[in-house]
Amino acid sequence: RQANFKWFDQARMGLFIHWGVWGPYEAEWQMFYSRIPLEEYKKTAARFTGKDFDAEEIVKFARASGMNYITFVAKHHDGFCLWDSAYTDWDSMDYQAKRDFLGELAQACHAEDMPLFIYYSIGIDWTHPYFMPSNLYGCARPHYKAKPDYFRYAKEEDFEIYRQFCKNQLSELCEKYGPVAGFWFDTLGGVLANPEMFKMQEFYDLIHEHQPHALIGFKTGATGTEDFLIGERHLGSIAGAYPGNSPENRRIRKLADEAWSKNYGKKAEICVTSTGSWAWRKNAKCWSPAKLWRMLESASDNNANLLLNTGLDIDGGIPDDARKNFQALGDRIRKEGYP
Ligand code: FUL
Repeated sequence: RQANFKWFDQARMGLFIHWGVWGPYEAEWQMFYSRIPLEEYKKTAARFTGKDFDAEEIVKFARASGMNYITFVAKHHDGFCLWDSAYTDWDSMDYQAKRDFLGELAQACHAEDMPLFIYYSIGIDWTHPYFMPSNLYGCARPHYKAKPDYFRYAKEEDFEIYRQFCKNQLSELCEKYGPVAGFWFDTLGGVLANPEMFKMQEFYDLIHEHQPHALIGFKTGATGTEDFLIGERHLGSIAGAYPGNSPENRRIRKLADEAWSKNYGKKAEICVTSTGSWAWRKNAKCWSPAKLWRMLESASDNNANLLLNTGLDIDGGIPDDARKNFQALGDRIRKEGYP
């Protein structure tokens, strides 16, 4: 496999974009926290138009801000897909928007030679009928009082159906939107707790069959065979999220540390928010250009790329203050170079 790491080594900074049908709740985890029934949640999808989503503008914005790649949340934990997927109707083409947002962005990126990573939430899916239930992993499902009838998972083998769905979607993403810079996987807890159920390596191999150059990252490391190391806010394994002496937590801590140390020494990326929230919020304020600069400095001190996030607003527009402050960061980079 001929992975091209060089560009990524030197990329310095990328634009992370969180956006989805969760917009009116102003938080991408709200379906989980408020145990919002899917039927009700779907009403937000029915109002989701993306009327201000402009892929070309996003790519220009990224460039102007000194970003050298884009990582786009194509499917977050609610399972809603921002592309036209043949494997589900829970996507932006089959709902109100009737648009393939990832497709539009991929096209704009290709036209401008802007590398594109696809964020895919593989370790959490709250709506897939065969995703594992919560007794196996705390945030696998919102804790509904009664189990909704569309949740079909009954036995461990059923998880294969979810895995096959992911494989289909990942092949689809490789075939329809490539060449992509790579894939960015999230979230780890269930994957680490059940490595023999997820079999992540099979997904990686599948991607590389389609796109040998695609770089693969999994936040804080799942198998240790990822191409680069990702930290959230700082570099380190997530072992600390599993405290105490229970055998289960000790086992997960060990796996977390193992994956982390196997990836240690590879090119690193640190992902951060620019407001304290991944999702757009009406009252959130983008941090000052000086603070964004310090985050870039600190990533650079760690020899890591900075993946700086902005949420898009409900309609897919770039928030004004992100536009202003990211652009100011870009101006400073043009003047002084990267820190
Ligand atoms: C976390 C997610 O749960 C957040 O919503 C966000 O996507 C962040 C980058 O990763 O694991």
